[in-house]
Amino acid sequence: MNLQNDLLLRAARGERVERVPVWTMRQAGRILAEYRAVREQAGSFIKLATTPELAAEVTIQPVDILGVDAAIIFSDILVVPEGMGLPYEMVEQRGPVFPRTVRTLKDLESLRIADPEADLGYVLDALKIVKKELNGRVPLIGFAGAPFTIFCYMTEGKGSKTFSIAKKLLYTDPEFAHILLQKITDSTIAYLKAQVISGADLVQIFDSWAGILSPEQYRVFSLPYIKQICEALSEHVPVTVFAKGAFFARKEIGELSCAVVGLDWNMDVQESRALIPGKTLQGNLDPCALYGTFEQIRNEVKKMVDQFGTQRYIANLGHGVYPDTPPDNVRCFIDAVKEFSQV
Ligand code: 1CP
Repeated sequence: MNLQNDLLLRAARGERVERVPVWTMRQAGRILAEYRAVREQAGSFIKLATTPELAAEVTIQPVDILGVDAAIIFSDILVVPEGMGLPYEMVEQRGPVFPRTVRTLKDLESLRIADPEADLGYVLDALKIVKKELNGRVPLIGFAGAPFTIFCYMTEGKGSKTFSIAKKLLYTDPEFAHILLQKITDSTIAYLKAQVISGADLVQIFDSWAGILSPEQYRVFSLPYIKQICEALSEHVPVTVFAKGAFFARKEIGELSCAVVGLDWNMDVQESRALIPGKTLQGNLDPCALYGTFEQIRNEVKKMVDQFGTQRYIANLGHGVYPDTPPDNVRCFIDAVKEFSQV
């Protein structure tokens, strides 16, 4: 199907655009009253995420309400462990928890490589519905967590500031770590390929916990697995790698077969352009900038667009939009990008 607005895909491929495409990480959910209404109707996050019609509805909301140039499928990175046989629970006000974790070889053996159709069919069904309902208005982004970030949750069992249980395993049992990382990678490749078949026009890999690793550990425990995913997917769709906090690995990430590299707000734009030549960059406004006045937000956007330029650039925040951000401020951010980036 021909897209009416393909700015995101053209920017990702490095083709000429007449203005910069814009969307925000974590745009589906969190900030919109309309999202909270559907979530209430569903009863729980997991029910919402596993009911394709409802997941599709909240995926499209930000396109209608905020005017973003892409939809991102409403799901979570933790559906992959679930698909591998490690279910999670979503605890109100606290976040995800895994009642069982993976710490031993025996735990490892009980995990399967996720079968996308059998184990994650509800996400694929949601993608198909979104694709149909969007009717070519904007591209649809699929996503998954990077293997290292998923490893963190599967071994630690919950969120953490340090992920010290997960990181301990890298020191005490690297062999175990690599077996688990490879199982996650195999599951993720199959899952992302199925997302593409179901309608995803681009896929993003979230390495949300990249920044807790040393540069050397990042090269051993994260990059090689992201590399496999990029190589398996990039012949089908553009791939975006967003490794939060991995300023030290920008050059190596830029050498992967991804089309787009996501930046957080700690990463200097000019320095990043120099380290990652010839690739499209995405980011990188501090989500807290959206707590400012409209005037402040517009000034920050102007500075950001001036620094990145209008080509090979996808405007976004440097991480997910925070839940207490007023939707009007997010709209101000989006409108400002559209206004200041006309070629
Ligand atoms: O917000 C959206 O755009 C909807 C889709 C989406 C995405 C892209 C959700 C729904 N989760 C994610 C990705 C995700 N999930 C990441 C990577 C992006 C990032 O770094 O923000 C991570 C690390 C998670 C794990 C996760 N899921 C957390 C963080 C836990 C921690 O403290 O370490 C939390 C709180 C969740 C729950 C969750 N996921 C999504 C929603 C809407 C929620 C809130 C649950 C609810 O509504 O009760």
